[in-house]
Amino acid sequence: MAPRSAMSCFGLLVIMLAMVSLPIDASQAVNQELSDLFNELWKLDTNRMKPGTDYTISLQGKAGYVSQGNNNARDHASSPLFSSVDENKLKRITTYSRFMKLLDNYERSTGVAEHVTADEVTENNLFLDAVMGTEVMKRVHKYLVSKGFSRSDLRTFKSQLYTIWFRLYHRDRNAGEDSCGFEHVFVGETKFGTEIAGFHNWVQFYLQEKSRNVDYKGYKARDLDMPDTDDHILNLQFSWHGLVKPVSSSFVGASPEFEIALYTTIFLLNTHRSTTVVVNIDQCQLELVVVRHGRSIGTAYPKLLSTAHLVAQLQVRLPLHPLSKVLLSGKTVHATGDTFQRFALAEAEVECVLQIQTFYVALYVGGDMSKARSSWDKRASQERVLTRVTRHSASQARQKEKIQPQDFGPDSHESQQKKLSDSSFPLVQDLSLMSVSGQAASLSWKVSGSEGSSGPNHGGPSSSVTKPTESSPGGSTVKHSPQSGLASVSRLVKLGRCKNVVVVAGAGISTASGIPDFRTPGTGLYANLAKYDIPYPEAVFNIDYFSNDPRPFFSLAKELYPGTHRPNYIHYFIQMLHHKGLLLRMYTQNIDGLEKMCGIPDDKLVEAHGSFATASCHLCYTPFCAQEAKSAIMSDMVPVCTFCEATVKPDIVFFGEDLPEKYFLHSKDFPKADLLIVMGTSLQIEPFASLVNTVRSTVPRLLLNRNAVGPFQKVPLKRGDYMELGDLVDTVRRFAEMLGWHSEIQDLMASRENGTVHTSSFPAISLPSGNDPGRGTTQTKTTGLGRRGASEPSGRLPPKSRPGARGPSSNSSEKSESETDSKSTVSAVSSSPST
Ligand code: CNA
Repeated sequence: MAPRSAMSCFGLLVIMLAMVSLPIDASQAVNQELSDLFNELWKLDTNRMKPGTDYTISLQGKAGYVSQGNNNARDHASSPLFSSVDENKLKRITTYSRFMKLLDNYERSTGVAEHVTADEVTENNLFLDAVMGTEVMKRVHKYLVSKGFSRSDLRTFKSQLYTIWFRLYHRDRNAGEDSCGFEHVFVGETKFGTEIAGFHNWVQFYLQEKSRNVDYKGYKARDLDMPDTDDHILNLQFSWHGLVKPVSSSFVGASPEFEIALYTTIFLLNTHRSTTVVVNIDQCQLELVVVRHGRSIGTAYPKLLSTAHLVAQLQVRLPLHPLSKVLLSGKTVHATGDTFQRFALAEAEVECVLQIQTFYVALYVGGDMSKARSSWDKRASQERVLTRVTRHSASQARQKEKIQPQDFGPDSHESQQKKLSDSSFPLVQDLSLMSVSGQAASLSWKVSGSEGSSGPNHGGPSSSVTKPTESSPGGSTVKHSPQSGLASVSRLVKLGRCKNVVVVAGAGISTASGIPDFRTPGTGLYANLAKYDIPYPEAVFNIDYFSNDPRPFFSLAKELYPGTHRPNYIHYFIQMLHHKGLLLRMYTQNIDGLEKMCGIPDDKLVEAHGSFATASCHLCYTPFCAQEAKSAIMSDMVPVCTFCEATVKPDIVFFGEDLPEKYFLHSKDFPKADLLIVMGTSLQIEPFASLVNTVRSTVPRLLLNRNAVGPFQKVPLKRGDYMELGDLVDTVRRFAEMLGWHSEIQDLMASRENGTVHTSSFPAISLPSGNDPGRGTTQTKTTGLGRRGASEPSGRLPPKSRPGARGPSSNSSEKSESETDSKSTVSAVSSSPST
């Protein structure tokens, strides 16, 4: 791999000065064994194309920053990247010619099921045969056999390769099998019609550029890091069918067998979902990233860290003592007496040099001195799987998340909140302390009774309200002058100012359907998990805990599986927002499927914590038939993965697990929103808690909840923030009435529920919250996991009581539940404690 151009003395000086004050983010250790193997493969790769001879590239300008999903990239390259490629040579070499035949076998968009014809299967097999015939692949096979990761017979090895690269799987869970490792890595895909995923191959790049589907926008690099035309790894920005990939890294000139060999080796050696290996190949230090999708590759790509040439330049430019140079050369030194002393000094110098090098590598790949490599990891890869957003509690998140809140001013409540949450207090304590500091900051606040006694805010500019906070569930409430909530916002909606409404919802919107939320004291699901002897309530969603004992989660799952509960007025209100063409997107944390059931279409809905519609192995992610998983769980059995025999779980996102890819639509939606409605959530789970702070600062935010939560606890409320506290069904109905939508919602609800809707789901008369025996969980006495022994709550409609109503299996979420994976079979064992 070709070395990089010279770094200036000035650059070196800057680095050395910066070294004095900045911490160094030590890079991951180099994997020597794999470096040795991959260097062998590099030498064996006789099919690698030679830059300047077999192909020429024209790098042109450096591309600018483009955010993911923004498809308006400035073009810094008027000509194509590839000026010439010896196509005859490509066609003569079997691995390339067979590789190129595969490139038109796939549906570009995820969410569109792949149909693999018999001819295409033959093409896949011929390609693998060609790859396996190369010296590169033979060497890798030998290595994998020696390590016990493959068998010596070629048929087994080929079948392994086929599964890793060509087995189809679901990338978009709402569709059929729409992807495979080969398609993602070598061909490229588009997600939601808005962005490019994968696409890390230079031959595909060249061919697509030739067909004018790809438009090269420029290379990506730091100022000190200018690429050369003979580099074998490049970071590029380009558009493909009009969508922009802000940065994509690819080998250039490397043969398909070389790439297949590298990624297959890393895949088989590791069982983690995402593996990053640092290796030195030729003169370069690379990170190779491989992400697993069950038994197959989800994505794989290289990242250039540094070149030996650069490090060498750095050493040459430092005025080193001769002894230091001896040490740096790696020679073993035997020294005594004075010589030893001198070597000790030299050693200190060497240590300093090595630190400078480490820092330089960090600077080289990251550019942002204060963040060094970690910032590169986030920005340069542009692979969502890498920029992992996982579900976690707000207390963790406040220390880790970097989502910038809106500007509340230097003395804002948020800044106090941050200071407090940076301490080691548990979250609840933080919030109650916040209330205290809030009181200190605003004398109009005063403690005034319990949550139960607090009345809802009925709006109106001059009304005052007792405002319970989430942090004081048992009691402290405070009084303040609110901004007129429903009235103000409904005026904006009626004036046509809100055409891109984003709704963020949580468990509180489903309590009226008879599903307890998590945190409401006494009725919340967390309060009812004591019998499982779990260390803390959230452990029910802890993947390690589940791995050890799935029974608590399965008991909860039995309560929440779609089928028994029906959507309520609140769901239909959101559906009406869509009906009126105002809903940009609904982001729900709920896993009950009621949003889909009331007719909110898939493309308007982000089920950020997953759903029961699909299931997979919690360990190797092999898909499992959702219906069979449900049957097993409902009969107190544990569904078991047919591949690795670990426990299967519905695809509900647990703490620490990645959120579904669709969640990332937020980066486009929230900046575009012109009204944010937050309903029925305690905003205690990240990343949701921070998400509400990512709308533009001028955008109105309306909280509909029983308590003030998140940024709505600020005193006074930020300009543009509104809240209406009280029972949600009540509040939403009043909101609908102000908008003039109430009877339409009733009609919509009646037609969808086939005229058999439980009347208590309709908020017919405005009773003070707490007096309507049919309304919500405030009146639902719960035992066990929330509902056993309870009277029939509103919104919960047993199928038998609804003659003519569509049975659970006829709704859309149930349909997708019955999708089967032909490779999965149920193998259930009893989940009783004795097993
Ligand atoms: P949470 O922490 O339990 O908070 C719910 C919020 O809603 C609280 O602030 C309540 O005061 C409020 N609330 C409850 N009922 C009403 C009502 N009738 N009127 C007004 N306000 C009300 O739940 P979050 O959604 O904030 O937490 C996210 C968790 C909850 C997600 O991970 C979900 O998976 C999980 N969850 C989902 C469901 C479901 O799918 N229905 C049920 C329980 C928990």
